[in-house]
Amino acid sequence: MLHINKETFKKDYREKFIAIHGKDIEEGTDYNKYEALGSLVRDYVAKMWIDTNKKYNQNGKKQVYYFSMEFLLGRLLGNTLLNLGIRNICKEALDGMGINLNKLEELEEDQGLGNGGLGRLAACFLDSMASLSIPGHGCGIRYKYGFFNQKIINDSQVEVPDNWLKNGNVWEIKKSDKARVVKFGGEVKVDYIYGYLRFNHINYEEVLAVPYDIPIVGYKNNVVNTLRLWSAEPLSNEFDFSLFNRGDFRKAMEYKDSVEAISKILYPDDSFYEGKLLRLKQQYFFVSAGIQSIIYHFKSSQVNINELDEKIAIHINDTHPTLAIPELMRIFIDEEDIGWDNAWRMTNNIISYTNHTIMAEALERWPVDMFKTLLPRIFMIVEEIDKRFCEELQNKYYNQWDKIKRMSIINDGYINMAHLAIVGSHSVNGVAKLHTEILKKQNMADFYYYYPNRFNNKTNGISHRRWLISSNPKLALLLKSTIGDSFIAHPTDMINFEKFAEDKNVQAQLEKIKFENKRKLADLIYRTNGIEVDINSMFDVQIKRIHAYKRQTLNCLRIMDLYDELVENPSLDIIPRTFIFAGKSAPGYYMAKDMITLINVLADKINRDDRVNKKIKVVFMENYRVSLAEAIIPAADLSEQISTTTKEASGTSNMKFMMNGAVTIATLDGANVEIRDEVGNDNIVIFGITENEVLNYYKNGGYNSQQIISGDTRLKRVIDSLIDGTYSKDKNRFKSIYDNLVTYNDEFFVIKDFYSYLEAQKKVDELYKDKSKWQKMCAINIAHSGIFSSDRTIKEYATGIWGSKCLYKNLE
Ligand code: 26W
Repeated sequence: MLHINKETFKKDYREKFIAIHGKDIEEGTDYNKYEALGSLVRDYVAKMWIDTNKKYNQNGKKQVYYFSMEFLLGRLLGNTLLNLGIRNICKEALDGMGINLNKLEELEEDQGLGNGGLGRLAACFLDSMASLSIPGHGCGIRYKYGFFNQKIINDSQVEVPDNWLKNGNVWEIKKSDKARVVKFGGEVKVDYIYGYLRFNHINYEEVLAVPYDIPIVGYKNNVVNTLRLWSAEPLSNEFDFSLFNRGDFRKAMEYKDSVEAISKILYPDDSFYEGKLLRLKQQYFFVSAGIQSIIYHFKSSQVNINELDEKIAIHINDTHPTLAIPELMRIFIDEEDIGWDNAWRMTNNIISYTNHTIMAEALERWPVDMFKTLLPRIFMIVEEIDKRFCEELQNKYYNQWDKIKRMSIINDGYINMAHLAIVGSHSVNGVAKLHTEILKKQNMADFYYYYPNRFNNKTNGISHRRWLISSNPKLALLLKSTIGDSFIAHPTDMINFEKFAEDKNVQAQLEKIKFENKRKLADLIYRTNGIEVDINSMFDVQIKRIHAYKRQTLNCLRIMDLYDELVENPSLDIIPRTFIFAGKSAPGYYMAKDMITLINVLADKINRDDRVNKKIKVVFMENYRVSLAEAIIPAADLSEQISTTTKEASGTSNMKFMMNGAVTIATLDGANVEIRDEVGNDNIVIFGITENEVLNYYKNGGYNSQQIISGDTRLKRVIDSLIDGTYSKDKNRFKSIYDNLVTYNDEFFVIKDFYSYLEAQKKVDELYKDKSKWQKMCAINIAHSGIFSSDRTIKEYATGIWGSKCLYKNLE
């Protein structure tokens, strides 16, 4: 444990400030103060970091490497202080120096190196691995520009580059001596030497991968794991100079630019795959650098390379890092002289894979020609894996060519990365029970039949340290005062809070805490949007990526319907609500961008209309990111989880809301099903068509949205208002949304679910009217949320997939 007190901290802080800024604290800006604090905390961590690595190396237990294209960490200062157990000391010491810790924390740029759920999950997993003292590290890309910043201009999304490194990053340490070379392009020369085939990769272009390490601090356990992010640099400046000297400036600059492009930007797409060469380069770049550095590390610590599969596990976060499979094979075979069968056995033991989506348009399939040109040796290995796999299939499914083709890794000129990931790993998991069942029954049925033991479920989770203790300190305090603090180390102990669900005093405190959180959010809304919201109204929140399947449109249609109703009947008996939205759209996803515009237009119109604005208001908060989520979620009364059943693999904000005492309105999709099972039907509001209905419509047809609309005046009025000038003088402004619902038969069953959603919202109103009952529901949701801590999820991965052991405690 760190042994500091207020006085030593003050002294350390003062010295640090002077050392890095060359002036006194009193002369410094707030940002200077943040930098000094971050830098001091990193110093505190450094010794623990070294000790942790020594222990890992000495005890020789298996180490896990979580490979992911995205790590959405958000801010690190608050969480690191919490996990070090020194947040209070720092706060009080800084107070004594006239410095406000909260204010400094707010100055930290979010580290936004991810799109959404998949990236944030990776960040929660890092926190849990460190807190459970599991030797587990992250491996990814240090994008120079993270997920774009969103501005709303004239009601629409405008993307602005996220130059998050402009003021430096106090958390990272550049490790130039640990750089690796990654090779692209060229050809493979095959030689036959002493009866063995030798593969010689020649004429390639070299890129230097330079690691930046970020410490991941465990909760009060002295453990510091590593997140290693790779940055692409030209191999050496001399190379540049030699070209410069020969007068070939253009070529020298082209080389430099093309190399730096590799780690320049995070692709802002989730759920739409595009076969971009640069993305393939990014994938091979970090996978190759990561695996080379792992192998180098183990070889230099005297591990027998033939036993590597007992020493490491590599987890691939979706298919994006699937090249880990052929890259391991390449190193084993070409560099370590290991025969194919042994190399393949080890690779299989080392790799495990998580699938995060069933959306067909998100599946990665690389064109063979592009792949072969960029990665000639890796392509040969993939071809060989495919050949051997197809031979196996031929033995089992003799001459069933359709099936063999369907399952093959390379077909019709494309490499199917999900197939490569399944074939090359020992474990394939989905992220919620329903999602895993759908994978087994539908999308991956052939593979499930072929490898039944490979498939398993690991329901997602969230770090309760960040999403409860850090972001909702008052609620955490209430929990401590009622059930003690064991829930911090054992989040399922939160179940003890259920006993207090009917306690009037606890209910009153819950209400007060929510009210205070709402007041804080209302202030923020006023500062950012200039909208005054009523903190006595219900805060009804939908925050997530904007996507047709997540159905922000359904939410909009009911707001439009309610607006019409209220205008007609101003005395309509409803609970006043503030509808809060936030979320980014992929820049090229035009319909999603139109959805954002629609929400903002609704907000303008409704908030200005004095006939209704005492009862309802709409707010779109721009630039959704981790730190904004931390401000919104503790203030939510109602959590909107309304995706088309079967489409949301799990969802994780659903868990965050529940843990913060919001009631959920949901379809039985993703982890909503398990939340319902936990809290029971009385403590969640469920609506919408079922999994079987959806699958049946997709398979057999029979759904006709136009038919439903044409016979229904209420629905027709709402739908028509998208194109009749009600919300935009330009009648075509929302035509894309209209067409999607009407002309193209409403792929996501918005129309089908409309009334069932309205009914469910009515039920929410009824429940909210009875204050005591509502608080009881909130308490039950909180009490049952512990199981959705990522600590539980990580224990399941560690015991069920990785076979890893933790340093200090047993994984019970
Ligand atoms: C190739 C483009 C692309 C990029 C990212 C396709 C797909 C993705 C991700 C798989 C999208 C994603 O973030 N999926 C979300 O993963 C979460 C964590 O498991 C789940 O909770 C969400 O339901 C799922 O949508």
